[in-house]
Amino acid sequence: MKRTIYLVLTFIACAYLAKAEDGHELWLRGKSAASVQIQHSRKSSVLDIAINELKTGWLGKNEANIKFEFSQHASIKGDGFRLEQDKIIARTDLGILYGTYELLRRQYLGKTDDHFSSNPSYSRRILNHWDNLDGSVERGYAGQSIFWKNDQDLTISKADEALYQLYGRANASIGINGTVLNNVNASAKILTAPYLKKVQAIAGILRPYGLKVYLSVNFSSPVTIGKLKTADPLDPLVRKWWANKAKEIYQLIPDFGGFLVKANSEGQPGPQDFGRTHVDGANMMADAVSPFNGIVMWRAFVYQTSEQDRTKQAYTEFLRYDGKLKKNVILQVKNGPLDFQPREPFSALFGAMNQTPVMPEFQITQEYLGQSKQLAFLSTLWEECLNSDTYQKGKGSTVAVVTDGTQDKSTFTAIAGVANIGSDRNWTGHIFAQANWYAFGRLAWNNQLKSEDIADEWIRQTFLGVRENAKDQSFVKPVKKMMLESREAIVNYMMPLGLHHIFAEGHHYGPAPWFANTKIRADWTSVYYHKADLEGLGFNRSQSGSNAVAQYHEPLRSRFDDLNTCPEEYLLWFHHVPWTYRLRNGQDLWTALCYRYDTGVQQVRDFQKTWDKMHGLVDEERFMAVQSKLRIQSRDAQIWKDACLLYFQTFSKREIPFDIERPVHDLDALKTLSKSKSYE
Ligand code: GCW
Repeated sequence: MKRTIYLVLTFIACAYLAKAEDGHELWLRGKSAASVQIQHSRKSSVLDIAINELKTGWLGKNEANIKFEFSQHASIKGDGFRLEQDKIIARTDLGILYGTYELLRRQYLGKTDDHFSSNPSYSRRILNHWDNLDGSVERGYAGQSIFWKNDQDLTISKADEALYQLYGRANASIGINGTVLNNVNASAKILTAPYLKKVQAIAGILRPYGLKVYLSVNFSSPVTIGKLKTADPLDPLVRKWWANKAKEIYQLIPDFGGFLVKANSEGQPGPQDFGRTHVDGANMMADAVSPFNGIVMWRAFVYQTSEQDRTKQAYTEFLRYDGKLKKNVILQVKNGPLDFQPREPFSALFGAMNQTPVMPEFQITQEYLGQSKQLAFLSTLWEECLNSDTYQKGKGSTVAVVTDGTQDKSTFTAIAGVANIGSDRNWTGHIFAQANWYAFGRLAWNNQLKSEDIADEWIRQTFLGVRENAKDQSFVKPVKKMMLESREAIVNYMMPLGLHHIFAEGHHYGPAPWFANTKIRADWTSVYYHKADLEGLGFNRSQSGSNAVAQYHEPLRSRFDDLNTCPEEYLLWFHHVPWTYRLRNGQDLWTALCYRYDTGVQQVRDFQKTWDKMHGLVDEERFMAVQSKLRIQSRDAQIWKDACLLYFQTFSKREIPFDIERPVHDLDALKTLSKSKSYE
């Protein structure tokens, strides 16, 4: 009898321990039975959410009393808040909601210093979904779009609604307050009545969570769906069409955020098709939405078929328009001058525009960083960009400071992240990719946060129980270390020392440094970027080369220009460097390159060891999911190392140092592999 009871108890205990955690709840796993009373002087759907969160997630003293207090106190700005003993103080309902999430987060983490104010760094903190209307997601690696299925099905099911609520909640919990629902490579159909109706419905579900919806628009919409003969931004009929369209949208969605536009870039239509400028196009749209307080986010990601170094083109194009854009236009600039590479210097445009608000665009989806197969915590990449000094107004003009309004109080501010969210049960494909969604929101709220702290809070909320400190040393510390190293590991095994864009064509997952093709534009090939030859490696962007260094303010210009002062992480970005050139550690370029690639591979092997040690400290389902992804990453890191070293060796004509593990693949086999999308 005793034995049976024992067996039953063991069974129950095992069933409990093995309770599946599939990642769907993200970092919002805190539940509680403790009771709390909430005093509030007004009612709204936003406050209802705050109240509900407190009632279900309260982890403070049982029977506590919490007061929502509205105050115009100078220490609180916009939707910021102040936490005091038993009080959440804010100017707005949303401020109360954000304060609520902060309070609950702190309770979960066991933080007690609850007297402080917190204000958002950017007034608009926006996700960009590259979701197509047929349900696919451009550069999405986590299933299908959560917003779109196809033309025939524009309904929102109960399950969709529940998903959007959780999406809204997750975003609100980290302060994200806007979302662009469709791809920047936009279909004009989004502006037709049936689609706008669905946008209206989505907006209605997301509104209580403080999320405004925005849309990407196709510049030739007046022709495609409006039956006009032209989309020329100076044509009165075209202007009228956009004005009417804006009116129609705002009638449906009074708090609609505005438009995001990719124009004259990668085949998208734009004002230049009609002999007009980006300013003409942006200002025309700005006029259409300005009566309703809408904004236009105009992307600076443009490059034409020209001989000019591609990394210089956005700056060249837009600098001349500084001060010419309407007040409700903001220029959306990718963090680097090329395209979301594992490492790039910051885009010179951040330091160039004196009278035009500029917003950073980060890529949360890991197009170039292992997609959802590899673990890459991108917070360190974004932190590096935000902390880069542009020297626009002397020392201290970091990207953070020149974009968040600190230097120029009159501008409105924004930041965008290209979402990594899809229909996968765990939202992002890789459990650790959730950390990138989380980190983007946290940095958008406070661009001074440290990646280390962001990782710490994410790990605890995602994997541990309430105030679970016992696993500090065994779990949090090693996992955090792995996350903080992960981006640099990728740089090492993919593109060390400033190499860039040597990816396989199209899918951008694996290596193809050999990729050359005279039939397509040169800047879509790898050889354009690394310029390997018998003398050396790298793109000369110094004064003697493309002179991209001239786009940076002093002292950066000179620092980047001189091979001896150029930071080594950007060496091959700015210089064509002889194979025999000695780096600061005394190694010649070829040797250093070999060690970097090898280090990257070893780092991933270490991640595997680290994670395997976590067995039993985290639920089995997520443990196995991550373990399996790390195996793929390890395999593919080796592929990167072998491909790049064997290929560059055909130029350097040198041995791989003998204390480094030898390649295990043949170059020809890797060339074939790079053409297959899946790598499986
Ligand atoms: O990084 C490139 C991607 C394209 C993308 C483009 C952009 C949406 O490969 O898929 O298109 O950037 O940012 O517009």
